[in-house]
Order: sequence, then structure tokens, then C-alpha cells
Amino acid sequence: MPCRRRTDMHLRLHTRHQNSAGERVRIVLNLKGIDYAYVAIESPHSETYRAINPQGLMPALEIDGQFVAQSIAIVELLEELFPEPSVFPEDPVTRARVRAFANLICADLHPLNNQRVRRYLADQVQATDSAVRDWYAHWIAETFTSLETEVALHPPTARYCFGDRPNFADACLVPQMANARRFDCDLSPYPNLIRIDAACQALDAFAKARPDRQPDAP
Ligand SMILES: N[C@@H](CCC(=O)N[C@@H](CS)C(=O)NCC(=O)O)C(=O)O
Repeated sequence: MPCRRRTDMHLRLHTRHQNSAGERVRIVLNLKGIDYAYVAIESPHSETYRAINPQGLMPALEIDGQFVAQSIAIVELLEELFPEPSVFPEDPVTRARVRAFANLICADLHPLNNQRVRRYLADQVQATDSAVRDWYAHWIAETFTSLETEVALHPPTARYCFGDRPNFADACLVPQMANARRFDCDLSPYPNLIRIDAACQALDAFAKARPDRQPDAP
């Protein structure tokens, strides 16, 4: 079923090109075919941004003048407002597994390797650059090992994380793979994740959400 466009709503996504939580939302907006305006955030720590998102983390979705933070909350809201096409599978158990997969990335991995955590390790714990990189690689390896096992349990013919249609799990995986590459993490132990990432990147919805395709990309 085609996307039900709510033409009466004005959506603005406050994000930055290199904002992996924001990229998840951009992918979902594109998968659903929702029009939105891209608002480049100068600094998440600025007073201007904190006035709209007191959490000081990117992204924030502005919807008819109201602001919502946190990528998962934003995606759940988009799913409620624009149910078709859904970014969750129909089967309730598979849907829960997609959420579990997404949470492992968004709630367990990403916060550990976030820039503010790396900055704290370097500035307050006096961790060396190499120790911070080890920290980053450690949490990637631990999480990606679980994710790889999880997707390998699915039929090997499945093109994406949980079937032949990309969903929210894929929207979480792709930006995280790019982060891991940016930090030179060894991805060779995760052939299924590499394969799924490549299949997603071939889709317009994912390609258009990439950092280098955003208006504020250098
Ligand atoms: N759980 C939040 C995470 C948001 C987040 O951590 N965003 C990062 C960029 S990807 C950020 O704003 N970092 C600012 C910083 O670390 O100082 C979400 O899913 O939206």
C-alpha cells in the first residue's frame, strides 16, 4: 500500500550530516516516502539547540512546531502517523525481534561509543587515543558478534536483517556499520552484516540518507 501522505503536517528534522542517530530517522523518512525539511544543527550544545531539545543530542524532529527527541521515539511516532509502508514486520514476534535488534544498537552500543563518552574518556579519565580506539573496537566487536549470529539465524536467502523488505533494524545497522568503518574496526568476522549493509546501500532510501549526501556535508 502506498504511503499515506499527511500533507497537512510540516516536518523538519534537526540533524547534522554525521549524526548516525539522525541517519536512522532519515532512512525511515525515506523508506516511508515522507517529505521533510533538513535543518542542519550547528552545535548540539548551543543554547539555540537546547531550547528545542534540552537533551542536547541529535536529532530532533519538529512537527508542526512541536519537538520530539530520541531516534527510536521519533521512528515510533512516524510509524503511528504514517503507518504505510511500515518499517516493522507484520508478525508480532518478528516485530519484537526487530525492536530487540534495534535496541542493541541504539540503547546498548551507540551510547558507549558516543562522542561525549570518548571525550570524557580522553579528558577526564586521561585515556590515550589508542585506549579510546580500543574501547570503541571492543564494544563494536561484542555487539556485532551478537548481531551477526542473530541475522545468520534467519534464512540465508533473506536479503535484509529480518526478511526481504528493509525495516527499522536495517535503518539502525547501516549507520552503525559506517561508524565502525570510520574507526577502522575489522568487519571481516561479520559477512552477513556486510552483505546486508551492501544490499541496503543499493536502495535509494538508504543512499539518500548517507552523511555525504546531506546539504551540510563538507
Ligand atoms: N539515543 C539518542 C542518541 C542521540 C545521540 O547520541 N546523538 C549523537 C550524535 S549521533 C550526539 O548528539 N552526540 C553529541 C555528543 O556526543 O556530544 C537517539 O537515539 O537519538
